[in-house]
Amino acid sequence: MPDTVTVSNRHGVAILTLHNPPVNGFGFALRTGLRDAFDETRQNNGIQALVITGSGKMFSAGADIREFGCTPPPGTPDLPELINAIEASEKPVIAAIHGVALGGALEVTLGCHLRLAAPNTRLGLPEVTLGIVPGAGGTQRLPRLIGVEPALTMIVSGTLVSAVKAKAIGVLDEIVEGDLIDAAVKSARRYVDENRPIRRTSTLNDRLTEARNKPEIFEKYRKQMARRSRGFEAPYACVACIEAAVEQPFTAGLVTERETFLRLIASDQSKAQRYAFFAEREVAKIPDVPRDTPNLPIKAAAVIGCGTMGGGIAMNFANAGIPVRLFEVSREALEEGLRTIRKHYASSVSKGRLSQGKMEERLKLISTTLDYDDLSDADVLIEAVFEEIKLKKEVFKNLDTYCKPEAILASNTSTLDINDIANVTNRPGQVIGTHFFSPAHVMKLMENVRGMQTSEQTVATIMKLSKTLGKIGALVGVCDGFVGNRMLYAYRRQADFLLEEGTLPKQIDTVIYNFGMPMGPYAMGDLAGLDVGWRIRQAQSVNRPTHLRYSTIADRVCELGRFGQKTDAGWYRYEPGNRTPIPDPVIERLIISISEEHGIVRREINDQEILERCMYPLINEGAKILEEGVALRPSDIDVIWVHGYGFPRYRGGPMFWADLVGVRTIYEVMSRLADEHDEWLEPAPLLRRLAKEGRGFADL
Ligand code: ZOZ
Ligand code: ZOZ
Ligand code: NAD
Repeated sequence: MPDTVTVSNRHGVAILTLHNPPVNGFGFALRTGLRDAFDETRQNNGIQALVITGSGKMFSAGADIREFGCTPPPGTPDLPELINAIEASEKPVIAAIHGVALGGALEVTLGCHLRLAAPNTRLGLPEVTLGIVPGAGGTQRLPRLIGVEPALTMIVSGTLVSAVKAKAIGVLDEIVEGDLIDAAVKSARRYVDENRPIRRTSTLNDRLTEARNKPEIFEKYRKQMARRSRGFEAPYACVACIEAAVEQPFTAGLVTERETFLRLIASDQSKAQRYAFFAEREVAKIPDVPRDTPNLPIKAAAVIGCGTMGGGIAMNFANAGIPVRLFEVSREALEEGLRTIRKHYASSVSKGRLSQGKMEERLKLISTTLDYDDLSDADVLIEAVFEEIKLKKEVFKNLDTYCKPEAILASNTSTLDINDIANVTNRPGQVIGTHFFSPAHVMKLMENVRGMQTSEQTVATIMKLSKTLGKIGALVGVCDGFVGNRMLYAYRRQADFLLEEGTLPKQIDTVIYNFGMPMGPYAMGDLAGLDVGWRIRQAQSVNRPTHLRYSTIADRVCELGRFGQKTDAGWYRYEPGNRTPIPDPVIERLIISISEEHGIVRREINDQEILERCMYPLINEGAKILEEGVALRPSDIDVIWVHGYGFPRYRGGPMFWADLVGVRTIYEVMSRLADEHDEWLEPAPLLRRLAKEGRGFADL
């Protein structure tokens, strides 16, 4: 077994250093290494105290997530028993933390008797984001150390706290400005030399008494978290474990925590969330564009068109500290765009998510122009004008003329061919799609679209830019609608037919919301703007095959001048300044009249049919996309849906969910739907093959 823990001796203090690159994950080897080193030093009479520290960039990222759910399960020691042994030690054990201490690693430090950290350290229990509870005593020790409410906040949110915050709430005993190990050794010596009593976290009960026999504290917290935790099991399980810490003795609380951990680790939700964790890292890996591919530094940006998307895109640059210039066709359009940007920032300030000072700083980074000449200093330009190929080509010709030769020209197009756009420039290698999602300053995804000629350097630069902007970049190929919108189209198409056959937008939206999406297709259409899709359909109408069913409902809504939230009316109506969709009898009458025009006898449609007819065609389209190589992997599609459209993370994404439902089931339903409805629903060859072979998307 490699040497996962090295031991050195300074003045009778043993320094146990964890070595398990890249993140010192507490897998079997590291646990065994720590147990052996700990036993050896504990029994060594020349050692009076221990310091545990990490090598490399961090103390440790916690348990090795890849070991979860392994069969056979990795052997002992498990983390809880190791931590119990550390805490029980008669020799003081000091944690010297740098980088991060997360999950099981923070739990190890909670078992230590003193915690020192370097100034830039971050600490957290992110288990909840993996669909589990901290399983190595975290839910029992943290509330004893810092009190119930701060522990609820840290454990249920899973967010990391800075060293300063951690010191303020009592997780850390000291922040060390100088040499961390020196300071830890000195503290250890003081502990021993002054014969201080050992402080074991599990024995601290003072902070719990204030919450004892007060179930209302937990009830109130459950209510507060309801919106953000909708559909997730783990946050509620975290609350229950902390409640157990208050109501049960420590050892009984540990048993409750362990049972909860074991139940959740086997759940589909946790499997989905662990899968999502790795999918988010996998998506950054592009086989033919290695990590060390040189990329262009982005010091200044420009955004062309400051409508719904352009304004949000510009905010992303300002938020990342990159100056950005907005280009528009008129002074009025610029002013309107800036007004919206200010409104978004002001809303964050009013919610306490941003300070007034930061807002001013960010606004200062945004400048405006009506003149192409002013775009010559931008390293990257993102076009976000109307979705019309003729207009986009004209804009790109201008950009090619006025921008500096090395600048990257990107398009935020939702559906159009990046190759067509690239071909009007003299720098097709520097043209790429950067497809942001609405609201562009909120949604985490950038679907980066690689054209036939897009260079590796351009791809590398834009993937890095995605990270700089705090986004997740997913690289896809060119096709109509790329990955996200092509699948969205398949889903929306069926939803419109369901309207013709007997449902209303509210029923469909409710089914999809209850499935876990943040909004159903109609509320989402209103958010994005219905005119975008309308422009696309108008352009496509010449080539539309006449033998295929086509619903005119969406066009008819647009013909009424109803473009969604931006016009206070779309599929729903909106009170000015309020984003709550209100069902509108105008739309209901329109839908019913369209059914009549087509001679369709409206029928009751149940929720299961709605779910299947919306979601299965979406997955079917995903299968076609995979087969065509437009997406690199099924997990990239899942990342796109989780971060672009808010697909519930606890279902992993549509392709992961498809495996849970069973590819065979989806295949059979699609085959039936294709018979009942139209050839659009014909199962994709890949779906058929996987179903026949009894395999899933994860096997690809
Ligand atoms: O990687 C970032 C991070 O946040 N990691 C995850 C931290 C986390 O969630 N920790 C909690 C784990 S669960 C836990 O700890 C519960 C527990 O003990 C319960 C035990 C109970 C047992 C009961 C038994 C009955 C981090 C911030 C650390 C670093 O970010 P970077 O951006 O620098 O690097 P990444 O994210 O690209 O990561 C580098 C490579 O490391 C892999 N990795 C990261 N954390 C891991 C991990 N692999 C396994 N386990 C982890 N905890 C990551 O996938 C990536 O790998 P490659 O192959 O893509 O390079
Ligand atoms: O409800 C949340 C959500 O995620 N909804 C789904 C959004 C979605 O699906 N986006 C994708 C749209 S499709 C797309 O973008 C691709 C495309 O190319 C479309 C073109 C058509 C092509 C057709 C081809 C077939 C959402 C995040 C919106 C709101 O979350 P919450 O419910 O948790 O609400 P809040 O109130 O806490 O909001 C969080 C932050 O979001 C801001 N916000 C909400 N609605 C907004 C908005 N900002 C601008 N416009 C809106 N309509 C809100 O202000 C808050 O921001 P901060 O800064 O205060 O935190
Ligand atoms: P929008 O109508 O809200 O804004 C378009 C803006 O472009 C307008 O302000 C208009 O004045 C400006 N404009 C038009 N011609 C211009 C020109 N020649 N030079 C500079 N500015 C010009 O549209 P939007 O919803 O922001 O969509 C913009 C692009 O983003 C489209 O390609 C769309 O497909 C894409 N997109 C939209 C969404 C969405 O949800 N709305 C999501 C992703 C991508």
